[in-house]
Amino acid sequence: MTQPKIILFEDEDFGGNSLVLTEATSKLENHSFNDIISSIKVESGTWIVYDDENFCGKSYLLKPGSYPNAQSWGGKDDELSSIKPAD
Ligand SMILES: [Ca+2]
Ligand SMILES: [Ca+2]
Repeated sequence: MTQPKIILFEDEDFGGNSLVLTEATSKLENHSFNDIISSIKVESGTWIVYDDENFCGKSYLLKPGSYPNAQSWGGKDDELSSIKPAD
């Protein structure tokens, strides 16, 4: 089984600082990535991203692919606070 992998970006269109994650992260703040994410690449696995910490608030299911801005996953800019693999 392929390890889930997601890349988070500070700016739209995959710009600015980036963070690679392969496991559930209940507080993106611990990586200095709270409320700044503007684009995402899902390399493998299906992920659920959340507007609030500890997997709370509005959530969005992301399949492998590129999400150049928050509208592309149906969320708000600079809002995500936790994420985890869907499995
Ligand atoms: Ca941002
Ligand atoms: Ca948030």
